[in-house]
Amino acid sequence: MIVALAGGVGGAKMAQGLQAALPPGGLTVIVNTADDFDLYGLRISPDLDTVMYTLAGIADPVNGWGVAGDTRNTLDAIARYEQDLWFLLGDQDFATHVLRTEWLRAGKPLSAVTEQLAAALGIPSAILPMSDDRVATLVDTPAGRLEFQDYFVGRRQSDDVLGVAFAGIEHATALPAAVSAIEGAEAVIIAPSNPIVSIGPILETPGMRAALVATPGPIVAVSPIVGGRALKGPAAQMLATLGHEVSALGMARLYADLIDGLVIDAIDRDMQAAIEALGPRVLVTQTVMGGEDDRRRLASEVLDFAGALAARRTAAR
Ligand code: FO1
Repeated sequence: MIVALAGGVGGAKMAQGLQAALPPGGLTVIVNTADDFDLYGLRISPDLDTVMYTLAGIADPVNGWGVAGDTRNTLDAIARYEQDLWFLLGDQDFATHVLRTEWLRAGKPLSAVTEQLAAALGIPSAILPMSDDRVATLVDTPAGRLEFQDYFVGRRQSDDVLGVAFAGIEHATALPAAVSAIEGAEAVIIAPSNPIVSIGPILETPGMRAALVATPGPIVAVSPIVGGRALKGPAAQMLATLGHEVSALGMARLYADLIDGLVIDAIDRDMQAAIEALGPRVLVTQTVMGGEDDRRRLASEVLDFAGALAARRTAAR
């Protein structure tokens, strides 16, 4: 079993490549749920849905989130009541949130809700929320403390990020199925998702780091920073204002205590020696994922790299 840790669009693309490169049932994706929030009385889990739609092959190819070809009739109707349409939900996407909300209210845990949704979409991989407990990312900015989607979508990531907090995380428990998957994994792949707000909450969920320390396989991260810029979203700006170096080397420093290998882009090949001096081995390749072929090619290379690191680990024991 290969385990991937993933956040939004970058994580979903990596997961899709891994799913394509592995036999059916060979992938478990552990997903950030600290972006989850309530809107119009519905529970929205953007990262779970982005991974789910992408693995089902129905994600919007332009945005990366939402369903391809979705309509906005429900939002248009909501706008008639003079509501501010700051978060765009398509009609098919609404169906997911309606059922998730109903099933959660009936007492099903988020993991069971997600399993049922993913099974109905015919997804051959396991998609697991990092926890069944609620955790909410809060972003400290010069304008004050903001809820994550207010910062990310409402204000278009325009505020400097001075700090990040994960409300409720101290009372959360890593999903037991996620812990077992990690503890039995052949390899754990940290997707090129935002290290602060996508991978950060997963790693900080109590029980998750201990599972990662205990995993028998190698842990390999794919850098979301390429040529000093983020592949998508505000990761570069966020890393800078939080005092981290915005580079593949900066990523290596962030993950150094956890990873055996780091995959960096060819443009960053000059950093290989400095990264390996910190501990992790480095694979240099083309990491920018375009279409599905690209995702599968990168996933295969990452899996081969992890295989080589596993052999090294065994030899070292
Ligand atoms: N991101 C946006 O930038 N604007 C949106 O209107 C938006 C709507 C949306 C609806 C459903 C969904 O699952 C995701 C959506 N996202 C939108 C993406 C989402 O806010 C982010 O990708 C994550 O929370 C960050 O990983």
